[in-house]
Amino acid sequence: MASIDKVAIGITIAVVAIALGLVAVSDSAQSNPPAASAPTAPAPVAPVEETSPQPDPFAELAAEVREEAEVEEMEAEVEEMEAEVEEMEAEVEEPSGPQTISVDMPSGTSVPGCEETNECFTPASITINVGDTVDWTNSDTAAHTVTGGSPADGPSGEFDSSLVLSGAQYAFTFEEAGDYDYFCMVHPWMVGNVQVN
Ligand SMILES: [Cu+2]
Repeated sequence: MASIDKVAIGITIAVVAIALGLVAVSDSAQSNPPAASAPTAPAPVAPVEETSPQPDPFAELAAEVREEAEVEEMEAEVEEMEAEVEEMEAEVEEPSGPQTISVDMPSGTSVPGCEETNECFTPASITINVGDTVDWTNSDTAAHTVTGGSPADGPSGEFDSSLVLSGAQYAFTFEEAGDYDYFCMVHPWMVGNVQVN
């Protein structure tokens, strides 16, 4: 029994001694840092040429050209779209219903002369569509008529304003296609024509 205790004590002492020794070694290792971490003087670095992004002037130019081409393409597309929109607007504005066309009886037509330039009715010849209305305005000081027919053949009976006084108007809606001559019964040199499609 006593001998076992002695052995145990011996082992314990040995273990403690080894442990202390380890601690001592570890301490010394910490207090003496490894040479690797010792501060070293910076090694002289050879000046390195700045090779970083030195832009290729041609690449830049090419990119610019490409960009310009893209912008031009987009502008062309925009123009095309604008033209399409205009076309659509024109279609929308296209007379969908009957129109009214104005014809003037200019001042001075009560004396001959206007027939020389075919301006007794202005415009003297018009082309309209079935259902359209022609609105004649007397801008002269004298009274005139708008009478279907011709001075040679007389009134056709298709339309007749009777006397249109100065400043007054006469309107007629053409419901049938045809070629309508007309004249002024007071001043037979005054002639006009309405083509109805
Ligand atoms: Cu007249």
